[in-house]
Amino acid sequence: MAGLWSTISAALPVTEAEFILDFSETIEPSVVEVLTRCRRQLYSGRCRWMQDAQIILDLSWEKLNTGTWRDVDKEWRCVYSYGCLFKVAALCRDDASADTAQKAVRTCDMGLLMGASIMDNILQRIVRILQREVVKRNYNEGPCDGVGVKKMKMDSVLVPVVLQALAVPRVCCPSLERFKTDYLDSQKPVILEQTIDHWPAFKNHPWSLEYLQAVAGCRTVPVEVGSRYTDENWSQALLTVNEFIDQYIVKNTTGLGYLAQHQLFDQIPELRDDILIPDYCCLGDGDEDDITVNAWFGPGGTVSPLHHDPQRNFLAQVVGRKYIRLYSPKDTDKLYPHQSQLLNNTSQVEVESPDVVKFPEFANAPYLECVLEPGDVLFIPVKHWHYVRSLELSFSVSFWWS
Ligand SMILES: O=C(O)CCC(=O)C(=O)O
Repeated sequence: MAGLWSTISAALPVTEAEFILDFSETIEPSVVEVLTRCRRQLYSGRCRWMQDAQIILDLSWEKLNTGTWRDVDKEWRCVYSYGCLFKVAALCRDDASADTAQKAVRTCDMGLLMGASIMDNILQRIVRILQREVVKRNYNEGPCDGVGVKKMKMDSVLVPVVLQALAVPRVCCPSLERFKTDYLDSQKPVILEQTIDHWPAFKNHPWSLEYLQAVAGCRTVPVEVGSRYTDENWSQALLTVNEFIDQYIVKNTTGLGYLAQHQLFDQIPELRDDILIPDYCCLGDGDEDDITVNAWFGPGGTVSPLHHDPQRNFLAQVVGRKYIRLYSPKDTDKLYPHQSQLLNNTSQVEVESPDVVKFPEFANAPYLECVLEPGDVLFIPVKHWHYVRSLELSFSVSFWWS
């Protein structure tokens, strides 16, 4: 572990003077004092800073969890990241166990998820060093978490028959001009075929459970737990990718879990490098940086209830198939959106088993449907309602653009 500590400390500024802590009066002087003490201890080699790191983490955690996320001051998110950095340093300074390396990875991930980027994204650089160490150790000590992908439990699923008259049209690699006139400008959904076959996610390292475990197995990610986000028992949990695969995909005994989030590709750049922004996004007004890239990874049976989003969407299917229904915004009055402000982009109707007494108009709403296959990209125009059910183990990537 001495080797590990020297690699980690090489990522830190060389001297204490170069380790800048610069905060406005938003951060109380007593907190800045604890941060400064941690920094001094880090460079003087005295290893008592774990306690101070925990104080920083506890104080900033409280700020992060008070009020709405939007209103949390970015400086408090930076303080949280510094707390994570000091904790990682305290953990790795002289403890040689694999368990400690895994704890340090989790601490970095918490900083990446909840904190803000500090010191040229130092937590991202350190987590890569730690991840290599964890992978090396697991290789020497045998696979971690007991994840045996080959023992996967396969459930049979209901694959709907898509009537030709209701099928979303399919086109193979249309030109930018044709896509613009026929679909983008007229706000018509379409499936683009053969436009992502060149992605590394298909060619260089085809995405599979084994590949995900290799690049991200020990990383902590937020997971949605429960059948659908409109259910009362729906919640979120923080799990490693290995734990998620083991509990929700391989054993599949704990109900449904869905790794549905926009931070996955920032957290795991190896996965981000396997996908490319669709060329058609250049027809939008925004910059490439404004495109939100979401990951949707889960077992067969995950459901995203009928809802709409404020941006256009390219939903690209990489692994497995998904059944999708689309409704036009013109028919919103037949879709019974929830009344609450928070959920008014979501329909109350269970699309594949609607309550016809409670929601009589739903049956009169025209729709299009499809089974999205690996390699397909579905264009969902802005505000179009979409319902999604995975038919088997599935990994999709969506691009929200304007
Ligand atoms: O794939 C899913 O489950 C949902 C996708 C979705 O709602 C989206 O990309 O906006």
